[in-house]
Amino acid sequence: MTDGPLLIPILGDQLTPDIAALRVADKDDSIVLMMEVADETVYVKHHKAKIAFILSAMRHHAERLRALGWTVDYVTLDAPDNEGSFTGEVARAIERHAPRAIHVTEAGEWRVRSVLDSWETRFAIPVTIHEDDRFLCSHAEFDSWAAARKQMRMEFFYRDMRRKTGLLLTEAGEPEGGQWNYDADNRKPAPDRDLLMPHPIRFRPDGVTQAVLELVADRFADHIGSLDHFHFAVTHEEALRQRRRFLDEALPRFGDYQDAMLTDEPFLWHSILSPYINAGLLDPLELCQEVEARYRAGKVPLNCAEGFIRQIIGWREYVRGVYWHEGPDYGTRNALKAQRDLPDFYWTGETDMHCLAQAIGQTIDHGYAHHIQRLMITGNFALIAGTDPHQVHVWYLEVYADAYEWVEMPNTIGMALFADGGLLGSKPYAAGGAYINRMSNYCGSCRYDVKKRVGDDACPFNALYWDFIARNERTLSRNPRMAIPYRNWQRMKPEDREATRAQAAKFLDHLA
Ligand code: FAD
Ligand code: DLZ
Ligand code: SF4
Repeated sequence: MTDGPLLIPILGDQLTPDIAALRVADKDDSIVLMMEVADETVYVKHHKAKIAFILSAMRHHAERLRALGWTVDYVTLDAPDNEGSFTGEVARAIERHAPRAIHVTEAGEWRVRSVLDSWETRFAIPVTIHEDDRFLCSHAEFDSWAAARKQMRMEFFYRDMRRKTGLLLTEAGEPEGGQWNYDADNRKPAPDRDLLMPHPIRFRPDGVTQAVLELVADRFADHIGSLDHFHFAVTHEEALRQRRRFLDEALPRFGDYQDAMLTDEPFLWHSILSPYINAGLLDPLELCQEVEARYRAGKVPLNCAEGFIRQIIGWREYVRGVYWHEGPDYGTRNALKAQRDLPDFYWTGETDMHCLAQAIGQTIDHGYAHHIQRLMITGNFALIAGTDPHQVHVWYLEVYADAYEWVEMPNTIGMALFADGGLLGSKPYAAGGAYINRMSNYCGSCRYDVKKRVGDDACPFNALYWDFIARNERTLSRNPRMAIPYRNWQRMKPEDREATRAQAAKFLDHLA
């Protein structure tokens, strides 16, 4: 063993100054290594704005660490000898610094975990992989929670996380307001015009971000997405400003309009904080505690505070638990044996279906769509059209600025596509046009008629929905939560069923 420094690699989603690997280290005896590497930018073809956000946030984080007294060795993507991989760059750093050991925080994806696991043998120096304790629930805790029950339902996991954090509990340990979950209050359609509708801050790119935008435009021209609307915060301070904007202006109505969708309004009352939370620029628990404080101060209704906190300590922690619990093959599941290719319009937004054109168009422009657009527009269409889950997973991983496998994969494979056969959700989130019409104003501007099931101008979601029900009868009809759709399908006149399936087949042929 040499008496060199510790080498501490920090990955692109570890932009937290007190991340586990840094907490064990001494600033005077450590080299922090940050690496922009080709492998990470092209293992899927990420949206241009996603790459720009991560690289700019990494460069700013390096400055933050330096200001805190760390020595940071930063390798840019266009550095002449860049090896293009984490392992290649760690090898070069070992030559430069002759470290006595490596300390690193665990990776957020199976793919990168196996890379980190290979280092000790490969480099013949001690490698310590620290647990990422920025999450509330450790892998061991999730595994023992899952082992103790037949079904891993989010709602029960969430209640345990409420008890663990004490968030929104009374002094007696009961849920605030008497209920754990106020989701039933959170399904209001939004008013078409609301002059008080909040908008996220559009951060002006500084010199560092400008340089990254030029690099990305040049090097990733064939990746999806536009850089023209680049608006992301790239520092902790900027992320805090967006956090404040959300808390002050959007949170008080977040719950009410959580599921709503409006033409040309990509953001509504959502927080637009997921890229910052997932990259490490914001602390999720601190954010939830601030949301609770606003509720207790009477500034925010309970349904909004609870709805928001549930997304973070419930869904976010739960999907991470499922990802690691289920193992690397979770992404290959295809319980409904769906084989269709993802339609080309997912890459262009060019379709007459206005809801899809809107959700995909804003994704191309901003690298953002809110949850109901991801679940009930692009996800629902992919589900009812019978699209290959792996292709859909890759699309979601590429196009959203907040996408890392641990969070994207269970949401896509489990929640949106039911490809895990009901591990994550008790029934498929399949819906026809009526749901979209209820929750949005999209249908009013569409060339299709949302009320029709057959005919040239019939809304494609309607026939596809029933076709999905019919196609998957053997797998789904015994699910008690699917009893009503199957009863309604059976009640339909045989000639109507036939016409509906013929309409779906014609549409799908045309799509292919
Ligand atoms: P808000 O609506 O303001 O919600 C607040 C926060 O709650 C989010 O910032 C996020 O941290 C968390 N959250 C909400 N829902 C979920 C959820 N289902 N799973 C995990 N966290 C959640 N989220 C990602 O962060 N990365 C992804 O790659 C991702 N892929 C998705 C794919 C599909 C098919 C679906 C249906 C959902 C996906 N989500 C993903 C969850 C959710 O859509 C986004 O977290 C949310 O839209 C981010 O926007 P926001 O910050 O404005 O969220
Ligand atoms: C997503 C991403 C991209 C596009 N580029 C980099 C990079 O150049 N360097 C880096 O350290 N991280 C990057 N990331 C984020 C990583 O993919 C992420 O940290 C791993 O998936 C670990 O889970
Ligand atoms: Fe979408 Fe159908 Fe409504 Fe058009 S009519 S916006 S395709 S749901």
